[in-house]
Amino acid sequence: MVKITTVKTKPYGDQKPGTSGLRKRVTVFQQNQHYAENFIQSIISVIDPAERQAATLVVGGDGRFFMKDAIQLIVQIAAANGINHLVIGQNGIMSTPAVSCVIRKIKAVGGIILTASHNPGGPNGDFGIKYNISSGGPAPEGITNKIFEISKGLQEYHICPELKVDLSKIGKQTFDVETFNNEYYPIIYLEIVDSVEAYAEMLRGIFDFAALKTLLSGDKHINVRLDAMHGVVGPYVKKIVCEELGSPANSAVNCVPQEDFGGHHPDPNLTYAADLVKTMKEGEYDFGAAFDGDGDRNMVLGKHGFFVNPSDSVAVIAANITSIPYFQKTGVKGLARSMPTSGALDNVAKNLKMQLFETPTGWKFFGNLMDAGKLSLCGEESFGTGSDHIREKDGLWAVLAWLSILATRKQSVEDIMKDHWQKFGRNFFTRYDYEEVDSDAANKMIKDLETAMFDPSFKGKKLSSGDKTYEVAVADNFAYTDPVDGSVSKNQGLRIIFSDGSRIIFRLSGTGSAGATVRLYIDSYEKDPQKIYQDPQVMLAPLVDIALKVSQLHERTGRSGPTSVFVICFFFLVAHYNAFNMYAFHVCVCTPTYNAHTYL
Ligand code: VG1
Ligand code: CO
Repeated sequence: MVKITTVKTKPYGDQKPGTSGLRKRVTVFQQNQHYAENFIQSIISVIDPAERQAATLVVGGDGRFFMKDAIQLIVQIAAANGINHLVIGQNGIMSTPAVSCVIRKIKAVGGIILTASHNPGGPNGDFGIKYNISSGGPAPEGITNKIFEISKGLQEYHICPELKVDLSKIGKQTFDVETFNNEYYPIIYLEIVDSVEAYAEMLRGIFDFAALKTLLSGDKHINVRLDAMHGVVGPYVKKIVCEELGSPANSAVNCVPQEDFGGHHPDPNLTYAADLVKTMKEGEYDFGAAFDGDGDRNMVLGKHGFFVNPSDSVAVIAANITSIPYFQKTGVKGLARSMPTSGALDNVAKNLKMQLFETPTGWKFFGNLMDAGKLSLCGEESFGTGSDHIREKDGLWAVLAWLSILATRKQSVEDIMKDHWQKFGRNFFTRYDYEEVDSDAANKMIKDLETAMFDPSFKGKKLSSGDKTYEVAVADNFAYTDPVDGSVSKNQGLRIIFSDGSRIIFRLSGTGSAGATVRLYIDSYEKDPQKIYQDPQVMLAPLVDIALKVSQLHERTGRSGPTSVFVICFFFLVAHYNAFNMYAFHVCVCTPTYNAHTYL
């Protein structure tokens, strides 16, 4: 009989879930007494006690350092709080999209995902805990606010300290647990499941596996290179792309999840997936992709390292959506993008007469639209793409979506992208990140900029850089009213929209683990076929200049440049620069006073 203990604790004031769960340094979770326990108890406390006995909770993570300790705590705290059924990925491994899939499949009450996504791992890296609800999606703000409120007043938590689970053995385990307050049924059923199976089964129902198999291993197959970056997606890529679709074993690399992601950032972009970019440039592979730590992000590359901007990626999938059998069955109900994501998807929506939703940053805002049958496909500029097959973005799904398009169109990634720009025009897009900025300075900059933008004289103002002049049409702090439940999310980013549709956006990140991260996004549309292949840096330079002037970002943050510049779609540079030139470029555009890296 396992005993339940009630432990006295002191609340922490900083357990507010951000864009995607609670993310802190591993040391914060490890060294502060009861820190992880408090947050886990706060999550479990939002599940109605009346529902707990029949409820199942899904638990999985991206394999990072401290994950297994956290899973043991979740089992012990869940059991002590009357959650009787838990389903856990083998060795704790389950990608974020797979957790969403399993929650939906078994009709669980929700799930807890142990991940800090693309943030580095290891003893000095980051850790994160995220709660997903019964739809399979990240808890909406109403619930994360409740978790935060509970955490701020928490005086005690309940735990079964003796309960120890063997995470390596697939199958059911049962434990007799002391009855808590005579309210709970005292047997805990725990099931360790294969991490990949349910997810693979789902993908078989979405895509034409026979056609993909021909594409990847038929007589005229293409060569692909997939980089799991030592994150959770490795076993999924191996099983689905290599074993099932027949791609050779060497087409998938870094497929064993590691606690510190091999010492790298598990972040699929041109800087952190530099090895993949280098290999792709050599020209042996036709299609390349990388994934983040928890498998929900993806980066798509074509032959010679041709880079697909994530805002374009979702637009291309939308324009070719009939290549995916799932959508032939379900129809296309609507499209959506997060506010800072470029307007490339809007152009497709207009052209195909589909409804488009613009939501705040973070996947949780798509869920209600999907549940209400209003949304089929959506994406974010931050390498997130997905559909209503689950309620999370899905890296491997996005790769199979692209491969389905290649199989149908029998064209290269580059040709598909260029055709798309010819037809719909092109959105030039860049993002500047200023990481670990002093929080007070960042907040004050946003506040002062907002005050200036809200001055009645700001609208209609003409802002110039060189010979370019833009007229302010809209200046606001983005607020979103959920069309399904009417809930309002305010302060989602400052927007300056000009009369030609170009946009400058400022917002503070909600996923960092120290200080503040300021993000500046620039989006500018070009329809003229003569101009769509121009250098994005040149095209966007005047807007960047205006953004820096109007916000005084550098002066206010004490920085002379961003930590990283995310200039995307600079395809000819990506295609032709070798690694040395890329390095030289980083050094020359970024000052050496901080950790500088540039996404070309
Ligand atoms: C960032 C991205 C956002 C994404 C979020 C979670 O948030 O901008 O688009 O949804 O990360 O991604 P922020 O608040 O730092 O800008 V991940 O792969 O955690 O799950
Ligand atoms: Co992620």
